Amino acid sequence: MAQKNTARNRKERNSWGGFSEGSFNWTSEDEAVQQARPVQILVVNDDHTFELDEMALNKILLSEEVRDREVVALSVAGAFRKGKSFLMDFMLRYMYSQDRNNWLGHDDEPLTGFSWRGGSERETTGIQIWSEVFLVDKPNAEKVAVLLMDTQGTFDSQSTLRDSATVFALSTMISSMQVYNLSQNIQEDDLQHLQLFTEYGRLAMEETFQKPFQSLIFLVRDWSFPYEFNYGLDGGFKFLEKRLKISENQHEELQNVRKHIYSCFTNIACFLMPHPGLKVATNPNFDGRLKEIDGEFIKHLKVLVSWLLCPENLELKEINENKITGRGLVEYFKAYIKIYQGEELPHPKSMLQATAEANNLAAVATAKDLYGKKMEEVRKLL
Ligand SMILES: Nc1nc2c(ncn2[C@@H]2O[C@H](COP(=O)(O)OP(=O)(O)OP(=O)(O)O)[C@@H](O)[C@H]2O)c(=O)[nH]1
Ligand SMILES: [Mg+2]
Repeated sequence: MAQKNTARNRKERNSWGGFSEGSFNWTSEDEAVQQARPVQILVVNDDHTFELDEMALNKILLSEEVRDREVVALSVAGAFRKGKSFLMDFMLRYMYSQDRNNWLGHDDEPLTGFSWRGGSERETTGIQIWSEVFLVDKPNAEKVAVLLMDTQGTFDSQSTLRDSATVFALSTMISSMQVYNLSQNIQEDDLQHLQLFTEYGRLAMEETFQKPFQSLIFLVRDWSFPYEFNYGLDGGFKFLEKRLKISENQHEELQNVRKHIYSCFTNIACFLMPHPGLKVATNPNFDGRLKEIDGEFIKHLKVLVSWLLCPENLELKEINENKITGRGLVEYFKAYIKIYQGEELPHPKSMLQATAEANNLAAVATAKDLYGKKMEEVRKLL
């Protein structure tokens, strides 16, 4: 069976307190990844109900450094077994590195962080976030808090369609940047699934007239037609333009899917990634070392991750044109999960109500906190 590559695995091999170096030369970046870990904040139970681990979420988003900061939430979602967690772990390397031009790591370094592995059975379940929220200086702005989210793949054999739709919808609602991870092409059914998963957004929109979601990045893995559209962003842009084109002689069904997608997201982009090579795809002992990954893939991985995560491109989470803080995001998580805990499909009203309630709760929490701080100052003066 293919081995798991998790932060926890590596941690258990070393000690919890200090990391034994063994034969591997740990750098400070490695250690940072070892100490932090993926935290399961959304659990999908066997009976297909959902639970939010509020304690875990609070610990991360209500920490002193994060609760009052504006947040960027990046999530990767899409079908199961398509390299989502693997990609997230390279994002972690970028975030931990001090050197924006040389962050990929050593040739011989196993890839750890969010748990990823080979094999045909699903790995990630629910929604997991990285325990460390990264503080980044955006140009001409205060430090922002960057949250990385990994999600359960859609359409695995243990999940119902509703489970998949809920995880995808929740991650889209919570994130400011949603990477839609696809394999080989953008097929019509990929667009239809996206339409289904974002349907709740469309419902909500009928009353608000605002686009409910922010950036959507179609990421096509194992792109095999660079002679038609180049790897990367430019090729992706041209390819996407072609795929999402709406024309009058198209069937209404095709037009509607495209109109829906445009109406749900404020920004839409596409990136075409080359195949990483057979070792990555088929060797059960592959543990993520760069030296076993195709050079062409690495070249574009560098471009993709630095494009997504460079400070200028980080997109702050906004709801109804308000920038959201760590504290606010907790309230939205709580409000949104409530909608999906019921038996029925959510109604647009309940979405709006939940958003408004979360808005108010976040404002109350901020006011309480400020009151506490000011009273403490007064107490010190007395
Ligand atoms: N063909 C191909 N395989 C990849 C790519 N990236 C990673 N893999 C391999 O895909 C397998 C699954 O990787 P994961 O990151 O665990 O995939 P996932 O999408 O997170 O899977 P779930 O958590 O089950 O949804 C591993 O064997 C990786 O080595 C890629 O770009 N193309
Ligand atoms: Mg995964």
